[in-house]
Amino acid sequence: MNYCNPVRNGDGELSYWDRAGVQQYYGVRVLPGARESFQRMRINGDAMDDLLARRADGTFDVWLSNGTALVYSGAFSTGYTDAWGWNEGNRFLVADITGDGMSDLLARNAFGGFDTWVSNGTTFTYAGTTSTALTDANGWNEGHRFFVMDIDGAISPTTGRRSKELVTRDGGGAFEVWRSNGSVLVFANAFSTLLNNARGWDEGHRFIVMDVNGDHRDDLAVRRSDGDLSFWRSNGTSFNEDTTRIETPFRTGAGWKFGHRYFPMDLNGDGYDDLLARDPSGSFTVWRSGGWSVSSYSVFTTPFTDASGWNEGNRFY
Ligand SMILES: [Ca+2]
Ligand SMILES: [Ca+2]
Ligand SMILES: [Ca+2]
Ligand SMILES: [Ca+2]
Repeated sequence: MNYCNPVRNGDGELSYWDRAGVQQYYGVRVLPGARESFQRMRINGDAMDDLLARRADGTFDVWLSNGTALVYSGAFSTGYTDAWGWNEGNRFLVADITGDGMSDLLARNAFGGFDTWVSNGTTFTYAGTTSTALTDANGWNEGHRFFVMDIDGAISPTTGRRSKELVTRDGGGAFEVWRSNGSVLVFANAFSTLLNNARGWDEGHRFIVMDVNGDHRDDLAVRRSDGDLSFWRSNGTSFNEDTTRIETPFRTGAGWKFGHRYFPMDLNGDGYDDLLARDPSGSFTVWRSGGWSVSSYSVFTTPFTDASGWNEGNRFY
């Protein structure tokens, strides 16, 4: 690739020039570990999901569902413009910070500040900023860094609802839990794991958030490159790895690293999240949870084959 790199340093790392050359040749590069940015939102707290759309100039348009269509319902201005780098990377998260059933918006700037924008049902209002060390310079704009999940499963005494926390993973495998105080995020606790970047945990499908044992605390299903799954179970404040590993065909070399493959959902409604896995031929295998682990239970076929384009893009909801 050095034909496009005017400064050859020979250290084996791709330089900016290399990347620009690759991008020019093959199209836009895929950010390591980047997920689809679409996150579902309930702006006005009814049971119908709504849509928030950011324009390049930082204006957000609110589109509320009336049950049959999305209806434009107003706009609000922010400084989150494309020109200032808000169009790519780990910038926006959706979480109900206030715990009132209406989704709020978190915006992480390059310097680690999380702005909270609270939904009042029709528009969003800036509510404050939480300073963190989760900066772009420290690598937080790419990879598997942020998980909005209910780690404690606690019911709020004020709202009577369960709300999600922000769980973060740094390159060294240390996790932090950030909890809402009702208006902004506040650091709660930290714990370390071996799920670090050096061992490849920042890339491809690695983590699946699902409540495997039905205690309302979201657990992490962790996929190893050899296809083994292990559950890192939430105890309310941190994750403990189950010693049992589950053998699956989900090997990195067999096409299970990228694409629309994993669908955590409670298929049989027993409160334990199951894992549905879609293979390239469109077959779904149901890995049913028995509370402690998942095991292959049944298979059904669909027309959703990779060959027909079902492995990329905005396909499944
Ligand atoms: Ca809210
Ligand atoms: Ca919670
Ligand atoms: Ca759980
Ligand atoms: Ca189930």
